[in-house]
Amino acid sequence: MRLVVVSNRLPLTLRGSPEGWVGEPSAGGLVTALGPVIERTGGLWIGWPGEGPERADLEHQTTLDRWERESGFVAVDLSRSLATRFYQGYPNQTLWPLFHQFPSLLEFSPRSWEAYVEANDRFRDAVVDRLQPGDLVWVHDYHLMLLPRLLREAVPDVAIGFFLHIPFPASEVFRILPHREELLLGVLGADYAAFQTHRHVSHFRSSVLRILGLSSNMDRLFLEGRVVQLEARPIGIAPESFMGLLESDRAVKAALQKLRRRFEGRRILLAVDRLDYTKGIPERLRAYGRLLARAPHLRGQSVLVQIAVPSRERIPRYRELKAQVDRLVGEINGQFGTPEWTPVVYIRRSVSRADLVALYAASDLGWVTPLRDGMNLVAKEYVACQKDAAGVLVLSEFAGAAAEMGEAVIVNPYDEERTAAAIERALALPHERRRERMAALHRRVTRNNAFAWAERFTGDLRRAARSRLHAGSSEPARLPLGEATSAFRACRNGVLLLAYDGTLVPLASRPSEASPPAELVSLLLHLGAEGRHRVAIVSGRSRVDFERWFGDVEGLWLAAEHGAVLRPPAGHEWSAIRPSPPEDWREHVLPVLEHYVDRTPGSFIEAKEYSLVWHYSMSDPEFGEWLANELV
Ligand code: ADQ
Repeated sequence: MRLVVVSNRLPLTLRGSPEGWVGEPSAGGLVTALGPVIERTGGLWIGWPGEGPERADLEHQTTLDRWERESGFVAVDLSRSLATRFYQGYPNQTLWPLFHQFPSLLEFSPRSWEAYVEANDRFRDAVVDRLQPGDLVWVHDYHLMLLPRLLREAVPDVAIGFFLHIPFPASEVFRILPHREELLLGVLGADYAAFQTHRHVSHFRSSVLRILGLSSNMDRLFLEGRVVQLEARPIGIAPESFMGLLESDRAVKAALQKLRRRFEGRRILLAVDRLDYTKGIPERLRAYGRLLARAPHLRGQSVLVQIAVPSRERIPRYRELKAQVDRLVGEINGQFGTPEWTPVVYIRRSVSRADLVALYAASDLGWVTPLRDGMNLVAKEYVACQKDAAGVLVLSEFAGAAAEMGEAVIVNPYDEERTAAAIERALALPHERRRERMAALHRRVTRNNAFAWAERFTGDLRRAARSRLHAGSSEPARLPLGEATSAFRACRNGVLLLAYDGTLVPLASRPSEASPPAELVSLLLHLGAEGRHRVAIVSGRSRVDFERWFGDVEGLWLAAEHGAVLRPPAGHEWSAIRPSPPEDWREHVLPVLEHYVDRTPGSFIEAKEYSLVWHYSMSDPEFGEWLANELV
């Protein structure tokens, strides 16, 4: 089966230069993890190739054609204006802050939503154009949350998987989002949707329940007669592409030697991030200031190397962050620095893979403390480069990686004083303890690597799609309207059994609110008077409700309380299907139900002749369902 990866960016970005159009590796975690997988398995990668030329440009087009032919990289055609409105709009100014639990940074405009929809449509077109029977389509991340549904509508049988790289927020946060329903339904177009951690899966399920009213099991839900499988599949890195360099690359060896010489006798604390407000860079700098204040022995004996690649620079919040970090670095260096010692070495650009590997290997402590992160690959890269070494990984409890990397020193980055204390203790740990912890982490990172991750994902997706094809629909198929009406017209002596709630009237939260509209009553009157068919309404409703609504309608059978009492058309006399049961059960059951009403705000009891009903559809859905199970 061929794998078709779809992500916002292609692994290469095409840039104009004096020498013409050149492809440069794209930055970011996704490419680091998936690049080697596609290289190994073949297949297509569909995405945006970077900003194109202002006017039609033959060389640009020829390069893209060659990419598709030779590497399977397929460029999605977004106009310059759409690309800008899309990328800087809804994904990065609305979804990114909200999913990382920064609702106050959320910006929304209807225009940016339109661009989001339009871009997702363009991605759909590019995929549909290239699809072959049997392809597995793997859609990535928050830029393309509408795409699974768009593809399902265009090609109903195709196998579609979706992976969210960033966190899925708590439902109370998610529900803030304009167009929240469309996003959830978009993702649920997939056969298989996976997230970085179990917590993200459970947040997703809870949003689906609260916003779409769909309940789910731990690992699946049913929608429109299909199953959607849900899973936590933490992403890994390709460790060899780091360890391999460390073992044999000349440039890495030279860089390592230089670093050791330059920082001799000092503990190196390393931080590597995109310059993003979710990564906790100011909090880290302030915590380092506190560390130097509380541990004078570390002054002159430690250095924080902070590497930050600028990103999304056209968004004002990112420019503000850059200025804030510049200022904080200046403050700490000004306060603690000496002519021989600079406490913070700040590098604000991308560094080469060789330099990065050397830094990872040379550092005594990897300081990975995002305020919120889907996974965080830097944590794993640091560990990969610490084979047989004794560095300490300090990890934020708000990074997805914390769910897997229990041997790290886990901190709350918002608590700067305690973070500083934890780092002081970590640096003082005996060498053997640090080595043991690092060895355990190293085993984990090399085992759950990018290949294992991709293999599990595609295996799960294949199974999910196969079970959809074989199981068929679990819901009865909809009656084709034309066929049903002509069969009804042709029928002489039929029986029409009609349900009430959810069939003749829409479902309502309170039973008393679902009274029939006048048109419905006159339609039933008409059917009854015609006398061609027997017409019955069969429902859990009480005979009191039926009397009130349909008491005067001639020619109808009424079956109330699920058939416990029945009124034939002639005579309007109700009769019970059985002699009435002993009544003593009521006094035992009612107090039990009342106890549940007291415990469940929004729930209430409906008392009928033959039954008592506890209604909880207006209460908190998860809590209501849990208590309903308990009650049963
Ligand atoms: P990102 O937010 O981009 O990824 P991360 O997982 O840390 O975050 O990946 C960053 C990548 O960029 C790493 O591979 C790192 O080596 C590289 N990098 C960072 N700074 C660099 C520098 N100065 N020079 C060179 N390279 C640098 C998103 C989610 C994450 C999730 C990934 C993958 O936000 O939570 O882990 O996708 O799913």
